[in-house]
Amino acid sequence: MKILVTGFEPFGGERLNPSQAAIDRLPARLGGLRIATQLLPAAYAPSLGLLRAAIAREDPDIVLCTGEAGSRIDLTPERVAINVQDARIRDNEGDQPIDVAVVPGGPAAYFTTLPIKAAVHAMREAGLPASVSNSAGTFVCNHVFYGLMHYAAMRKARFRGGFMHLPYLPEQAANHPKAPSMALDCIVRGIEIVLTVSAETGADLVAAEGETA
Ligand code: PCA
Repeated sequence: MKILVTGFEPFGGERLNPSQAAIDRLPARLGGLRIATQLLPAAYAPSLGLLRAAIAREDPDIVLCTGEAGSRIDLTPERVAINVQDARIRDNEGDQPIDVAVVPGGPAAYFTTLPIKAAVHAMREAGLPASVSNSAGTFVCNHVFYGLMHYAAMRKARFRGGFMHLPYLPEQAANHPKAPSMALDCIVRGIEIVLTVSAETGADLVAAEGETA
């Protein structure tokens, strides 16, 4: 099985992004899985074109996009992507869309097609704090997640897709007193677990139903 994992460049004044650091550390092989990675700009306009090019290049069975969510206290696979861009800050190209659709006329939302409950369970079993998130926000991460799932739906693509938000790295949290963080080793291990579980397991029921609806 072939897997594509994406991460983002630093944004919002940070020098690091845990998702970039994590994809740099992922092995090329994990058991029977082959892992390809793609770094995405933290900007609305160029991000989806690069994601689609990476999917065309790699022809993956599974796509897991990852990104930073600085206030998160644990590893959070996302349940749903929504058709909204509503930016609290400017992206890395200076854009700040407010209440704009990702895809005008597109469905309001897409569910992940990865088994997020099983993935959370497996991460916890491995001693990693994790929980399902019901909002990927309305910034570039949600934009990429929605674009990924819309692309899959429009193309009737064979890959399954999802998104996981990651806490700050400790080096980042040191500049934000009291902010939570997670060591890179734990973040990388969490991503590996999500990939392994996703390769072994179908989507959760609601996501599977949502996909065919
Ligand atoms: N996190 C941002 C965009 C890039 C990233 O890593 C987000 O949550 O939208």
